[in-house]
Amino acid sequence: MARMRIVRVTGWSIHLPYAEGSYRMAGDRVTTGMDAVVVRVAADDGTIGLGESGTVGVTFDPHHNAGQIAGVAMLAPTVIGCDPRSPQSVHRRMTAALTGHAYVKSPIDIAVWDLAARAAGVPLWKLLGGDGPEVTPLYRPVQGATPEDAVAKTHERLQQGYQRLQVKVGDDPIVDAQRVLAVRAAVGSGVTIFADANCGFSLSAARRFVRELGTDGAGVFLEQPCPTLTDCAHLRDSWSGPMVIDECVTSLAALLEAHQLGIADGITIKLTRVGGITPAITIRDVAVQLGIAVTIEDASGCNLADTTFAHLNASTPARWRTHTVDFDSWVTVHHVDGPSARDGSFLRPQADEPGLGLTLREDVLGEPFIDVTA
Ligand code: 0XW
Ligand code: MG
Repeated sequence: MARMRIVRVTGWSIHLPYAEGSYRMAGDRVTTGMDAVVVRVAADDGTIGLGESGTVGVTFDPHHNAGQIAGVAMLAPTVIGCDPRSPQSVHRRMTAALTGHAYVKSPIDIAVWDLAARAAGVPLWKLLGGDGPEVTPLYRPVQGATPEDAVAKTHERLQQGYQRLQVKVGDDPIVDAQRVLAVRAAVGSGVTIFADANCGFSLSAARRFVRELGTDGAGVFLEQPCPTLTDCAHLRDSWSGPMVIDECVTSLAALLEAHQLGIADGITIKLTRVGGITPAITIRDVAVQLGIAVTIEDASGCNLADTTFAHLNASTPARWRTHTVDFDSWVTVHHVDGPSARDGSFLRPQADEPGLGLTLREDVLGEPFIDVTA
């Protein structure tokens, strides 16, 4: 088999303003856009791969856009000469060059997987072991200070075609519960609701929140109520409903701990947080073996990120596939050409196009911050 090697790595950083102006998480963490890093990896035969991953401000995960730029610039020369058809080997090379800093490895790792799939002539979902170009339901966050605001936003979300809602909580437990109950009353029992605190509740506030929801818990999935696995586990004495861990899923070890504590009914794997597709599929595959429902998404991006989620979720067995996001609808800047991953209320990967099947719009991306060649 002919040798193939990476001969060029190019990276761009781009700010993606929100179409709705702002995005708010518990604790008054307000952002007006997301920052994405886009990487293109080229092989000596001209095959390319693309990856996008980024940050949503500096108060969500412990990530910083400038740190991701510096890390990608540092790692880019280290992957020159690697065979891109073995993404795990390229990831090991990055880990040998830089301990930790998982989030800076993510866009390079995603680009290498895209390249490997293009080199194999198959869509990424197939390379990752999927049964077909299967769809993943979309959810969209619902914010609003009052129950009335939240209900108005809920109607807008349903109008926009979303059938699953992530109501933001994590501030005042009583008002938060009133908002969730108002949304539940507005949509009836047929719409899936996640109540996402984004780590915002102390243990005592989380206990008050779930008590206010009533005995049936308003039929919601509780997402990352408290900042630590220990506090989420203590909440089990007052919440027997489904719990989903997001921010704490930083590694396979964290998944195993959450499983052991009995709080991982579901997990959310964010590609930037864990370091890209290579670690994400290890965590995902173990979760599936343990019978844990999985969401694969990220903190930031546009259609390139969405398409990556579409392929990864499609390669997750349908029984354990939860839902995901379509960031391209959230933002006003779009830096790839190719079909939208969104298909109504779902994300759907392309059936036959090799890799992710997208091309970059360099006119939108502007000047790269790194461009290294062999
Ligand atoms: C809804 N999200 C995917 C957007 C932000 O990146 C955070 C995340 C969440 O689950 O809160
Ligand atoms: Mg979340």
